[in-house]
Amino acid sequence: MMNIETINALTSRVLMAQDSATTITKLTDEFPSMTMADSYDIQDELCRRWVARGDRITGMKAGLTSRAKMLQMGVDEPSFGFLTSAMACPESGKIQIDELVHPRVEAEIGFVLKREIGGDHLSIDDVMAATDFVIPAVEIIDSRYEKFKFDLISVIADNGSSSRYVTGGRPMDPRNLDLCSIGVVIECNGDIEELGASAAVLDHPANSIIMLAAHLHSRGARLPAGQLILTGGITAAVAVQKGDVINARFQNMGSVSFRFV
Ligand code: 0L1
Ligand code: MG
Repeated sequence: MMNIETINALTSRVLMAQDSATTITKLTDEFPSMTMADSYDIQDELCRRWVARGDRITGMKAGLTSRAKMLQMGVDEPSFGFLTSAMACPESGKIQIDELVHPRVEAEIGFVLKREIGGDHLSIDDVMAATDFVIPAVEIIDSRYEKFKFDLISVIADNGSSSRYVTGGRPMDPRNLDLCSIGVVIECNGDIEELGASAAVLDHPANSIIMLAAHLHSRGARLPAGQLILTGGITAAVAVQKGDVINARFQNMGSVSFRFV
């Protein structure tokens, strides 16, 4: 287990890379015995620093929850991270690409809970009963590691590559949808780049929330009501460039679009 001085120093290193859109080498290159718990301690310290400078924690994300994403990134278990007010971008808006290193976009189902849930034995029914609404979302991920190459421990310390997110479409009551089989199409400049169905996320996106709640339980925390929870990319992530217009279409839920400038 890392001591508090090392956690603080590595938090500063990651935060600097995030803020300045620069890359750093994988933390595990220098600290090969670093653990997943150390990385989540770095995330907690990142949260303290964001809040201290005036950002709000707006939600959480589960990442690497589909086979396509696990294959793309060469890992075999999910990661979790935080979302903040500084990452939220408006639908139909512009995202400044020079604030990012090598961004990629992914289409995800977002959940907002009407009551807090927690524990390591939740069922899909428990999650659905506690859900206020689901909403189409696009997460913009941007690893601060060189060439987007990392291991799970390093990427968790970089808050699961979170950088921006956009919600759009129609907030829906999950009981009015078959959440296992929402078709999703990601278009870039009008061309289809990726397509898939929401079952790609652990068979049902509520399973991401069950895993996230179990992760939080192991750290003595619960999922709060009213925040956005991103359940993970349904397809592989799509690399983007300046000028690209993204439109993610979600079956029966509307679409999310925005532009990189
Ligand atoms: O949201 C995600 O699936 C990203 C998790 C971290 C791995 C990556 O940067 O692709
Ligand atoms: Mg994601």
